Amino acid sequence: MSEKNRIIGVTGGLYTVETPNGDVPARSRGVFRQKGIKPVSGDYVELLYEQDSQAVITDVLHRKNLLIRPPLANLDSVLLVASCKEPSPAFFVLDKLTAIFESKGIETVFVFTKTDLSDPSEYEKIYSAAGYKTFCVNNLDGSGTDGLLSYVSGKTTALIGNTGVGKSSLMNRIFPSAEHKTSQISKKLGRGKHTTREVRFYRLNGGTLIADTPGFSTVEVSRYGDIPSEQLAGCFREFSPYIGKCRFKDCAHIKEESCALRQAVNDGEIPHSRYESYCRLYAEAVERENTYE
Ligand SMILES: Nc1nc2c(ncn2[C@@H]2O[C@H](COP(=O)(O)OP(=O)(O)OP(=O)(O)O)[C@@H](O)[C@H]2O)c(=O)[nH]1
Ligand SMILES: [Mg+2]
Ligand SMILES: [Zn+2]
Repeated sequence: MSEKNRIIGVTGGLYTVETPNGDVPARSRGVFRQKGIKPVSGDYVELLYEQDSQAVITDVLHRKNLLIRPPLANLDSVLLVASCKEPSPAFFVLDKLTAIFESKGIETVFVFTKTDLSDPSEYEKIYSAAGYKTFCVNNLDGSGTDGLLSYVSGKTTALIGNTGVGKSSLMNRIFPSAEHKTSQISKKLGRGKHTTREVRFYRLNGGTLIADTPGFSTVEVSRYGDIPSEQLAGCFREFSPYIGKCRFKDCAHIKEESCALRQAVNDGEIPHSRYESYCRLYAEAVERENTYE
């Protein structure tokens, strides 16, 4: 088994698989469905060629990570996109997704768009202090995009974020050469002119793959994945200097006395928005765990 065939897109159950001999259309084996396996874009797969030049996916190789929504496998990094205004950043959504990517070992990079409409410094400060690389861009003139291209170079990356934040605009801005088939398809179907419907990788030089993905509304984010309560604090990077310094060894950092993390929040060392997201995710996790026990 080798990582030579990779799914780069899927439309209506038909996969496009990149192979050493070019792109091959492929269908997935029915038996996968019984086993609960669904090949997704980014998967490395084994193929069986049939007479009519179509191929069948016979196996999905081990995944280093998997996102259920958007369905993508083997990502090196996510460009988490949020606009400074119209819509304003939804902190809970950003913090939840960041924690999920953290738990899956996917590097998050923040991209704040629409800097022409509002000052990004407040948001930039929170996430760069937390230890994330951040970019602040204006997609109308391309300012702030320096460095993005070299960052994604050679990696498998996805643009993820709420609807209307400017993911496709950013894609067009930094990769004007990428063939944007999805927008042509959606125009033909008479759907919304801009809204992205499909998850698909675009190929750039040097093995670079980048996926534009459909945006989601803030309420939908509940379906993006769950982190067990005891792992949650470890998914907030800037909490790490305080973990293990609380009075109680099993401190959940919610109501406990002499909690080093809460002290850091009170001292202004950890932003309130990040801590509030942690508390909300913790409460959700505990409720879920109590329900399933
Ligand atoms: N002023 C301003 N408008 C922007 C900027 N980036 C994108 N827009 C506008 O925001 C709207 C949404 O942009 P899209 O790129 O379609 O957003 P998207 O994230 O791909 O949205 P979905 O595909 O629905 O998830 C469009 O009208 C863009 O022209 C920016 O930097 N500044
Ligand atoms: Mg889009
Ligand atoms: Zn604590």
